[in-house]
Amino acid sequence: VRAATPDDRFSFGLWTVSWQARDPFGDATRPALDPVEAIGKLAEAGAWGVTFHDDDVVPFGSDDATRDRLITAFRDACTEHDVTIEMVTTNLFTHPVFKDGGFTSNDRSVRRFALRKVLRNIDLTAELGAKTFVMWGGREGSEYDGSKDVNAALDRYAEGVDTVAAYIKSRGYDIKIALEPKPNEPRGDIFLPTIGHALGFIAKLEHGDIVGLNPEVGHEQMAGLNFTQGIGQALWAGKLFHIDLNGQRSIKYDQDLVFGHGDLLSAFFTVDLLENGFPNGGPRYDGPRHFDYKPSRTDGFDGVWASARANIATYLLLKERALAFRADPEVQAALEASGLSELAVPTLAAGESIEDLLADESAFESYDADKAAEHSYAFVHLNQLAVEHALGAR
Ligand code: 3MF
Ligand code: MG
Ligand code: MG
Ligand code: MG
Repeated sequence: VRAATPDDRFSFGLWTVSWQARDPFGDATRPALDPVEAIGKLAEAGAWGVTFHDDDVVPFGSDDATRDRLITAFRDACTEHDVTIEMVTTNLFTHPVFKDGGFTSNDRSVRRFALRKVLRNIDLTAELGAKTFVMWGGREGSEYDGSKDVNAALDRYAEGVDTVAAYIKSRGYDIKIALEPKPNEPRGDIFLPTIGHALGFIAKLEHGDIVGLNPEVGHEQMAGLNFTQGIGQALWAGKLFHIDLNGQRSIKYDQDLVFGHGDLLSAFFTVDLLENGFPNGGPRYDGPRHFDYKPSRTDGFDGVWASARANIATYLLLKERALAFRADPEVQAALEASGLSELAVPTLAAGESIEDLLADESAFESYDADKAAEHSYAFVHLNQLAVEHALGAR
């Protein structure tokens, strides 16, 4: 597989390679990684960009002088290695103060503290020139239905996001907010559990025009949902602002595997959508190819850097396969035979009124539904072509 170039715009969360592999049952298996060292190694692996939580670079509670020093060192490392800080996010989940949430905690003082932490981070985002601000509300949720007033919680959530969006506008910052849905973990049930829930939420916001999504492969798959279809709807809604690529094997705890190490065929179609767009054209994703995964707990630093490279290599291989898939005349014929282009034809003819449709007996009264039911869509052949392309057999 070829080497990554800056045009590929591969980026990584700083917290991915820096994860020390603490889990609910076991201690860290790797020592802490200095953020400045991580930047150099990520650049070596082919990263164009990096993203971080405030606390990844500046430990929670640091004084202002320490904060300035650490941010400067981090920023200098990025400049030195030509790594773009493309997205910034806020940690509203690690410190115990956020145990019942940030924007939706039942404790109002916690909500005000969370808002201040986020607003401070928005200023940092602007200062560093990042264009996307992600909000993953991992602690916004509950374990017990009786412990939350969902109506009030969503009001507070909307109030929080709208306050941040209004602040971005009032300061004239060139930043967009991307909400990251997740169904559960660490909370029993998290608010905005899926792409669809988050889209519905954004539609109710006052400043929803600058609020979109940062969907994560594994998060949708933890809910048993189809990630490619989910980002398809986000694109359709004009809301796919950013993406978290990784791998997950079915409905279980959040695995954060390397991209493609979960459902490989789903990853193929995700790359196909990101690189080729919809079969009949439509909105395209033009943001970074961002990886949010965890290097396996079993591995040492050799495995950390191997996994960073694996994300990139898998993406590039799938991209090569997806381009070949769409370019193959046999695939184009199969798409045609399966009616893909017919789906792009409006169901009502140009200028046709509802009355015209009601008057069209061929559409209903004399329509032979049994005959139409004989239509073979030949989807299996089409999918086998995809499998063979994905396997590099064509
Ligand atoms: C948790 C996540 C988060 C978010 C991150 C960025 C720690 O499952 O995916 O990673 O992606 O907070 O906003
Ligand atoms: Mg995640
Ligand atoms: Mg995950
Ligand atoms: Mg994520």
